[in-house]
Amino acid sequence: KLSAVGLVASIVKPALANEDTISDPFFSDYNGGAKMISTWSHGQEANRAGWKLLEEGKSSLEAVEAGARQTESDVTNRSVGIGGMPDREGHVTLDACIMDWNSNCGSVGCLEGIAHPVSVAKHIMQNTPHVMLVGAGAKKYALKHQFETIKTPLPEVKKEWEKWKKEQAAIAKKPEINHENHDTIGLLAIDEAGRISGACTTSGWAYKLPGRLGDSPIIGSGLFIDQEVGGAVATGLGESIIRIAGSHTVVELMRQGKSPEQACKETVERLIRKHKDMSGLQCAFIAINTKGEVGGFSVFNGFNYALKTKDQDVLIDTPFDRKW
Ligand code: SD4
Repeated sequence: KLSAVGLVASIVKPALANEDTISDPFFSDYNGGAKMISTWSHGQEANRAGWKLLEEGKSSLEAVEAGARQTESDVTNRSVGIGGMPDREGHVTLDACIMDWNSNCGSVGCLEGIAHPVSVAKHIMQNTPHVMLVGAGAKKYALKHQFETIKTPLPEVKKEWEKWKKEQAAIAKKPEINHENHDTIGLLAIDEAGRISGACTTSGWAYKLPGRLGDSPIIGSGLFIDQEVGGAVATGLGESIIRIAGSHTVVELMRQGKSPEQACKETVERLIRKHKDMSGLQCAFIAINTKGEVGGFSVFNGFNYALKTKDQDVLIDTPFDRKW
């Protein structure tokens, strides 16, 4: 007998939530070939990790997960995974989400000590009736399912944090977000069958208040996929991206017939309209549609994304609204 909550849970559980359903027949006339795009220059390494799976005929979901895991393992990346910067109290708390062509989605927020938040997000998506687990509950879930643990912050990151603490930075100090120190990764892939998936993973704003979540784990803000239209991911100051439900906005503009680049541009323009002070406020979006067309746009110059196809492995500088 189901309790009221159990009944609701059984209703909201997506119909296609198991690993085996990834090979379910999917009908589309897409013939543009597999493609993967990821934010920032380290997106190239991530794309290559995802591409291996796309080449083997695996789904876009497997590809974006593999790409995100690659960056999560990169000890030199200060905004993602094991190398991430801590909050004000020295805890590295990680956020990630993932979404597929069936609108299945999973997310974790404020997860500490787990190597691959993106895979925990995928596990939640495929094995629970929920979308999002945060904090202690997310950690408990990851440990129960034997996800690999890590010790953070790395010693060199801890040293930087101790130095910062001594300097007593003001609580509202704005982060400087540019290509040198901002490395969150958002990934989008379309596979041979035309199925679109996306993922996003980050340690968020360095020295944030404990418990802070940015856009990256929030479906509709950091990432959104709708197989009727396409998908988008965001990078930059999460508080600003949440304010306009950024990635959802990009997808809805593509639904109205805008190209991926035009949709990203209009979303950036909306974000700018909602902020009086844009000094140092970098945000960027990248998007893909069901035809496999891609594009991006950023507030400031200096943002780029990596594109991988059968014949291409390139970094693309996006158009932008203004210069630093
Ligand atoms: C956040 N959007 O937590 C993330 C950070 C980011 O490039 O994207 N950095 O606000």
